[in-house]
Amino acid sequence: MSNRTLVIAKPDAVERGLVGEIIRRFEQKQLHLDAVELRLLTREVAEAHYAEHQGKGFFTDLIDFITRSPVVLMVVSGPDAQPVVRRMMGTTNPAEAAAGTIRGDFAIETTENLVHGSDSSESAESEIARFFPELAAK
Ligand code: IDP
Ligand code: MG
Repeated sequence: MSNRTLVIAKPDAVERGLVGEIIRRFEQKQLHLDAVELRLLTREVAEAHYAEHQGKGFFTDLIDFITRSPVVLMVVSGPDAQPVVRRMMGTTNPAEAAAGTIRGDFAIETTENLVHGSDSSESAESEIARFFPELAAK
């Protein structure tokens, strides 16, 4: 299991003032913040990040959304950080996400679901390398 993962507080989280709440939950869980940065993603970077979804019906809406205003990028570490963060986020569709998860408590619509978390230890390392090249594994 990966002990670090890449988290994105998406534009809706920044716009709604929920970044503090999201970080608070990770800190309360005793996860550690290795890096945090507010950044406006370019379409090029966003399309590379979501390459697995290229060609799907929601792809253009997703890229428009994730690039419309700044995101907060984070590297979060701790025991099993990657799966732990995914569980804390809740399912992709916030309407179905369990209460007590970030999406379950604060979102209701699928595109604007507040957070991204890497879906495997391999994607965690490649996403960390994409957004924080200085933290890439040697
Ligand atoms: P994940 O964020 O839970 O890993 P993915 O399936 O990787 O979910 O999808 C990436 C993002 O694309 C989602 O978080 C959501 O913002 C958006 N998305 C996924 N499926 C749909 C959909 O069916 N309609 C609209 N947006 C979607
Ligand atoms: Mg995903």
